[in-house]
Amino acid sequence: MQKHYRTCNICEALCGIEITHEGENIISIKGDKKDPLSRGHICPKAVALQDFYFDEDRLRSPLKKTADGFKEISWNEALDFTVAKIKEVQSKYGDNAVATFLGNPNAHNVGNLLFMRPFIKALKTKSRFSASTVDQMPHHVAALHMLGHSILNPVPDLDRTNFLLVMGGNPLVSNGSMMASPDIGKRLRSIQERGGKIVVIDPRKTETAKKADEHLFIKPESDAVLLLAMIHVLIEENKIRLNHLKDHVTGLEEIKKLAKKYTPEKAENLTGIKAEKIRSLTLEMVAADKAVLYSRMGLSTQTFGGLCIWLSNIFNILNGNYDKEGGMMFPRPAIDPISFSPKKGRPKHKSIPVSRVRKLPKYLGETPSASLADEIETEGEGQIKALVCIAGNPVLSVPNGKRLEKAFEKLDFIVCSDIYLTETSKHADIIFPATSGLETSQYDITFLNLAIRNIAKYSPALFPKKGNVKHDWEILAALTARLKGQENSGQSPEMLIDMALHMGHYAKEGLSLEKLKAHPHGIDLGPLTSCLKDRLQTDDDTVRLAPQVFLDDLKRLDESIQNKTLNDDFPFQMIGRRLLRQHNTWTHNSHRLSKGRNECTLLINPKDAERKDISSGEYILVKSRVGEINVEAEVTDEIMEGVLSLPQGFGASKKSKMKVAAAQNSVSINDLTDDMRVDALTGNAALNGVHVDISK
Ligand SMILES: Nc1nc2c(c(=O)[nH]1)N[C@H]1C(S)=C(S)[C@@H](COP(=O)(O)OP(=O)(O)OC[C@H]3O[C@@H](n4cnc5c(=O)[nH]c(N)nc54)[C@H](O)[C@@H]3O)O[C@H]1N2
Ligand SMILES: Nc1nc2c(c(=O)[nH]1)N[C@H]1C(S)=C(S)[C@@H](COP(=O)(O)OP(=O)(O)OC[C@H]3O[C@@H](n4cnc5c(=O)[nH]c(N)nc54)[C@H](O)[C@@H]3O)O[C@H]1N2
Ligand code: SF4
Ligand SMILES: [Mo]
Repeated sequence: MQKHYRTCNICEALCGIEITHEGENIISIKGDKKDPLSRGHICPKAVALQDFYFDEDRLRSPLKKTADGFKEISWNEALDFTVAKIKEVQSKYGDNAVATFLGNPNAHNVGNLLFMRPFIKALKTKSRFSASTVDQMPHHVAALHMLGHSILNPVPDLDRTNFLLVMGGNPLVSNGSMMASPDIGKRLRSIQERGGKIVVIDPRKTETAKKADEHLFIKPESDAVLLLAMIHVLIEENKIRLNHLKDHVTGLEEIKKLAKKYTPEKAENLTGIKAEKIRSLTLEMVAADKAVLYSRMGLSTQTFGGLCIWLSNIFNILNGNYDKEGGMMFPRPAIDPISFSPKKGRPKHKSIPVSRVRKLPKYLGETPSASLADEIETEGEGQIKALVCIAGNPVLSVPNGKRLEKAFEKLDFIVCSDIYLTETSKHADIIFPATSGLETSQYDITFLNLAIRNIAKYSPALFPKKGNVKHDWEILAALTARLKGQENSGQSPEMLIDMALHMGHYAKEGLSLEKLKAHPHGIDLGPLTSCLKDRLQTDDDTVRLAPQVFLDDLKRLDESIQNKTLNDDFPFQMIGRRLLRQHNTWTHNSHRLSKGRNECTLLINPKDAERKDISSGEYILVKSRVGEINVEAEVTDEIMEGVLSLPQGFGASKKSKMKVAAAQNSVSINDLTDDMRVDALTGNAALNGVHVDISK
């Protein structure tokens, strides 16, 4: 019997796990008590890692679409054919006619991260799409304009704060996002045990809200107004504290001026939160000294995502809780993604480039995924004619997925790298079967830059590749070499990890791959420290509170406040939710995770249900501008009146090779979400607050 230690790479929490096995026979998967970040915690998904390794529905050979369905082919044939098709499309229509879509698992896979950049460079396309624009782009936009670098994002110092305000996040289920904070349940309890307080602001009484000291319902998409009112209170009550950042902040006068008109009284009607409450909550956070506002998905995937994240930062800065113990802090990771790009002087763009069809902003070089269908359907120079989709399932993950699926028919060529035949990959001409989880080695470059404690950890692969599959990085390297007409570079992720560690913040202390291999539980590099002055990337070394892009966007907010009229056709607003035992669109095939009652239900407030004569268990029709679905109703006072909640990630049909235990009840939320609803400032999809109606 042997023990293997690694980091679970399914979600952002980075839990350390201990796998006891005899060869390929897994005896147990448990939390690794010696992991310095997760301290023994895991969730049910880690145990399912074995299901994904052994799953008979996994793709095990390269596939080519033929008139008689998919046919197994050799790797050389699949790679050669793909590169020939890409070159054919590019020579006919130009380099940008080939688009890429990168899905969420790329961020959790070190090989993909390290080998993606040379691949995209060799592909020479500016048509780049990813899950970022249906997720966290507003965080990057705020970081770029305020701090000078898109990926310089702060995280809440959970282990030392005395007041946590959560807006639009449900970390007890999601295990935290844009903050690697495993063992979140215990961490939240500790805040309460040391006399601190947790408040959740959410249109649904979430699992996190139930454990909090206080929950406030908020009308969807009204958070920007609430945040402005809270900033208004800080200013009105003369409570601004900049502390050590005093000489490193510009734009305060503009903020003082603009916040004047957003009184708590004005916010009351718009948000559904009493003016008095807005004042007392703000002052409680002032009094708490170590207090932090944490904003996530519910705020970044709505019509005012950019404003929400900007204002959240401003609140933390003005309340003296930025780059300070117990507030928002900046990790100092051993491999620092910021050091890979040139220092200082950003943002250098005078204006942000915009997309071809809808003129949406292209931050980080990415065209918003809500506009992928437009870019395929709209003729003219730069029209997309081929798609390279790596670890992504946009048919189920981008708004109006049905329209995108239809648009695929117009493409000359689609290639996917995936572990399953999915609602997206089933449309591909070529599918590369990739490795995942236990077959891969791991050093988490993305999320150790967002961890609430500085640590470093490397995990080797546990098992050999199963079947005729390749690592994504091998596929990317092979494609890159073919595109360039060169020999394969021969580099491995391990070589690159070691190089990056030698260039990193802890190289002087001797941190190397060899050292990490000798410490299989990971190495603790200590709690977060005040380091913003060193990490700041603006050319004048200041935090910019009032970048013009945000000031301009306030006009859009004001207009929406003035024009708030009832939408008679679609009187409800729909929001999404995550489930503890599922991860986005791809974990449903694990019986362990999918057994039990149907969780793909639409939550409805009892008053709305009565009005519509709907009861729990009934299947009802939900309609939006773009589509309709039938779904089981669940009547509960845990959802605000006028709001409905449907889980994201479902919708795989039996036609895909996945058996999908939950398939018969499975509907895709993105058959209802509207691709025309985006945050105009950042281009991020507005997945929450979608206008819908329901009927029996
Ligand atoms: N309405 C609504 N829509 C949403 C959301 C929401 O809350 N509401 N959430 C959004 C968010 S936050 C995200 S991140 C996106 C996610 O959107 P996507 O990234 O498109 O979807 P995922 O389900 O994460 O997985 C993508 C694919 O990767 C495959 N895969 C898994 N592991 C690997 C691997 O190691 N290699 C390869 N090659 N493939 C692999 C899976 O089988 C799956 O098909 O969805 C977004 N869409
Ligand atoms: N179990 C599980 N864990 C996951 C995932 C998963 O699919 N399953 N996905 C992973 C991924 S890719 C991500 S990005 C993270 C996301 O992690 P979180 O950001 O925690 O995501 P959600 O659980 O979707 O929480 C969003 C919350 O916003 C609320 N909300 C919706 N609209 C509004 C609004 O207008 N205002 C306010 N204030 N709140 C609103 C919703 O009710 C919901 O509670 O989770 C990750 N972890
Ligand atoms: S919380 Fe995330 S990282 Fe931890 S075990 Fe679950 S899926 Fe894996
Ligand atoms: Mo995400």
